[in-house]
Amino acid sequence: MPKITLYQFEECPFCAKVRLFLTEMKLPFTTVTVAPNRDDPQRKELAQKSGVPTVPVVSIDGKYIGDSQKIIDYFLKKTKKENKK
Ligand SMILES: N[C@@H](CCC(=O)N[C@@H](CS)C(=O)NCC(=O)O)C(=O)O
Repeated sequence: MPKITLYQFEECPFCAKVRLFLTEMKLPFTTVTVAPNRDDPQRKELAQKSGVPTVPVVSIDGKYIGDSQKIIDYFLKKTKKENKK
């Protein structure tokens, strides 16, 4: 099982969408609530690694994906591939 971390704000509809999706998919994940300030060093690092300045960002075994729909699409594609095996 990959290690999934969701970087988020508590009050963010896009983050809520990803939390709901991962929960529905029964994919275990941990959350890290980040600072609202884009100048925060952790936010800067997340933006650099994911290529997007916003949250949600997900890390999966060290790979970073930003944008809620891209995150969902990634897992849907991965699940489809695994079901084909
Ligand atoms: N299209 C993006 C939108 C994400 C977005 O707008 N996130 C807001 C929080 S709800 C954000 O990160 N705002 C803080 C900022 O822009 O610094 C997605 O679907 O993930």
